[in-house]
Amino acid sequence: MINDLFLRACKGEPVERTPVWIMRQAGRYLPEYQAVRSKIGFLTLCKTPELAAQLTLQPVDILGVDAAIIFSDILLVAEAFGMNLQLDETKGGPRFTKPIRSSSDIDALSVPDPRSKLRFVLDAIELTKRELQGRVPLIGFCGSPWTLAAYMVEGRGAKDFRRIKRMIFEEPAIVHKLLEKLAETLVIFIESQIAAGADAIQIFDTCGGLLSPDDYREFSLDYLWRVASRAKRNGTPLIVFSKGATALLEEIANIGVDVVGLDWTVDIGEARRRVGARVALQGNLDPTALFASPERIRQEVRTILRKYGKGSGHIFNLGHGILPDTPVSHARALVDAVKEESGAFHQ
Ligand code: 1CP
Repeated sequence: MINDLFLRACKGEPVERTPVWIMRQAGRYLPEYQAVRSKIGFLTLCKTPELAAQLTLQPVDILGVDAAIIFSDILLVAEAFGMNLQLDETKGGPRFTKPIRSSSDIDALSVPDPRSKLRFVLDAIELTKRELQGRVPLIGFCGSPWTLAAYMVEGRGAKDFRRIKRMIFEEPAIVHKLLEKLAETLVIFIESQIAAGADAIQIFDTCGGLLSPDDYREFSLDYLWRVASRAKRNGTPLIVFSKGATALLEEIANIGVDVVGLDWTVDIGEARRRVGARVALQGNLDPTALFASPERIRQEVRTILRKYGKGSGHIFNLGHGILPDTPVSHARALVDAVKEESGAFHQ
């Protein structure tokens, strides 16, 4: 690996500067992505390894980030369970035409073998690894059991995901049944992404923050722990990003992951004091800050670097995905600022 800063930081090993990548770095804010996407549907892009590899490499070339993340989507796992996934071109987001609404809907799901049903993701990883030629590490990913379940029950993105929230109060056993099926599949999916060449894995628990602390422990954290403890990783770093769940940061840091992703609502210095050296931290600039001037972006970068303080164990990132209208020059300003300002914290 030519640039392994990201992997070393995941392990808390010394680095010359802080590595940086951006959640959703391959996507709609890039004109180069839009050019491909204007001709080809999103799901086709995900399922065509040559195209997925090409899109994965775009932000590496354009922004100079220290890690690539495979071009895919968390919802493809639900599709592999037999759900009908469609991208609503008018409203933008992906949705399921027949969401899960009952116990029998869950029984009807066919537990997939990701090695066949999600073969295109694994092929895309293999191809991307070859094309990267060790320039930077490649991150594989999946959604958390809870976040996938929330989308499968709601059918689409939502503000409050109240259908699955009602279900955890009315019929908790059904939700557990679904979460167990998902966790089992995700273990194999993670293992097969690593076998295909992924250098690290991130679990996106985007919906973690919907839950009260006790419900979070029962419906999200326990399944994250199961996946983290069961997936055989042979030292491949595991990152968990549970958005809106920093109230339980110490508990997240205890489930056996290497890195905990932070959203922008927490002071990263305080987060570091809370978890100590148990895990590395990833984050946590507010994605909206990328609409500020490049000078202001640099100040914000300095502030986060100073708050984290000296030493390894920090991977710079946004606190959630980059927003669609973000100017590319501002994303590049972020990456440049991290590269130029962070050396001082690693002497
Ligand atoms: O119309 C288009 O061009 C599709 C836009 C798009 C893209 C580029 C979607 C639809 N997904 C993606 C790629 C994607 N999704 C990646 C690629 C790698 C990267 O560059 O980071 C990743 C990691 C995801 C993960 C993902 N998909 C999450 C978890 C992370 C997060 O941002 O919260 C979630 C919740 C999804 C679902 C999804 N897929 C797409 C959209 C618009 C959404 C959100 C739907 C919603 O909540 O309304």
